[in-house]
Amino acid sequence: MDIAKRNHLNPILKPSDFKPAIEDMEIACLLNPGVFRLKDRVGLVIRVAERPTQKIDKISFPIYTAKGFWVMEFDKDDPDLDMSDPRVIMYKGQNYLTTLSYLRFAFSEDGVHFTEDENYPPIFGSRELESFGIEDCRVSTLEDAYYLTFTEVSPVAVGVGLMTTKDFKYFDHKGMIFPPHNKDCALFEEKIGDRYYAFHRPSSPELGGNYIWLAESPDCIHWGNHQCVATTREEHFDSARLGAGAAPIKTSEGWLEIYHGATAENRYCLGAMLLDLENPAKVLARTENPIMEPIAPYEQTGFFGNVVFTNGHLVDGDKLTIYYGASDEVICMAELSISEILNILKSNRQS
Ligand code: MAN
Repeated sequence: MDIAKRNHLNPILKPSDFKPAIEDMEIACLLNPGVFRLKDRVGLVIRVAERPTQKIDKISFPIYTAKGFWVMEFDKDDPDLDMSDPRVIMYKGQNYLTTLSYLRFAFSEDGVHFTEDENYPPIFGSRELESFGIEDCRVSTLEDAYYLTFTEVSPVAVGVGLMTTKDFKYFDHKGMIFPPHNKDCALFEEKIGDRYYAFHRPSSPELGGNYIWLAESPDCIHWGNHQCVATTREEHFDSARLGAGAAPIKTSEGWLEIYHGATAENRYCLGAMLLDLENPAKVLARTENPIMEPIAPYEQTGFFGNVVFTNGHLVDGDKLTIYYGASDEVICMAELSISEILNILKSNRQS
């Protein structure tokens, strides 16, 4: 059952609200923002995806090199070209991305109307492991700093990068903390005992699958004691893959995690899980059905339709405001009640 109350201003941000940051490019998509509070404002760290203005008979896409941006181009009628997925170009055994993603900041006083602030410039991929871009940034607010985890994409890998900041102006880059193939990393916002905890999503193509794992660390950089906490479920909304959303929410019942699940047809919905407060490897409950599905027109049609995907939210008492990417093209927001989610989870408790 879909229990998300969409904001009547949805989509709150769309590609035409921003100017491309890269010369001669257009913004194709805004996606999946991380969310944080900075002083009195709400901040979004938005994944922006750009590409060259497309010519009719060619497909062109940007990559980073040591010398700056470089545009690659293929003839659309080239028999070696596979463009069946709007996100990916497959050519002679090599995968490329149709767009290049980077991170851009927007701020708001009321949590609904967001604008850019020139004091907070975009962050582009800057390392060889980021030559196809950086994506889906989650922000966890810990005692000493904001911790930003994001996907680093390059021809050799998809892995999880970490940077920390206190002011969103100076960033301390910590490098790749979860090696390939891995994404969807959400750091817990407090330690349990003396350990940091994180959800992450390794992919195992032959044995296993695209499942949510939990790991612990003494310093937030070196991770161990990996445990698989949630696998795909046949004939469910999360039958093909699933991954954590934003940092789990601490409730009296346990850690509440909103996650995304997708089917083989790439329909992305949101579900919820409840995990033991002291031992978050123990899943207490998981929703049988999605709590949010792509049902609004802007969630069904766009760059990549039938997608609701969240990795950022605000908690205010019982009110959970999620910011989410719809159809991989626009940014939207919706409100949910934490107690309502916990009630649904009560009827889905695992013995
Ligand atoms: C992947 C990621 C997300 C994206 C979904 C749907 O999980 O690239 O950023 O929203 O696919 O395309």
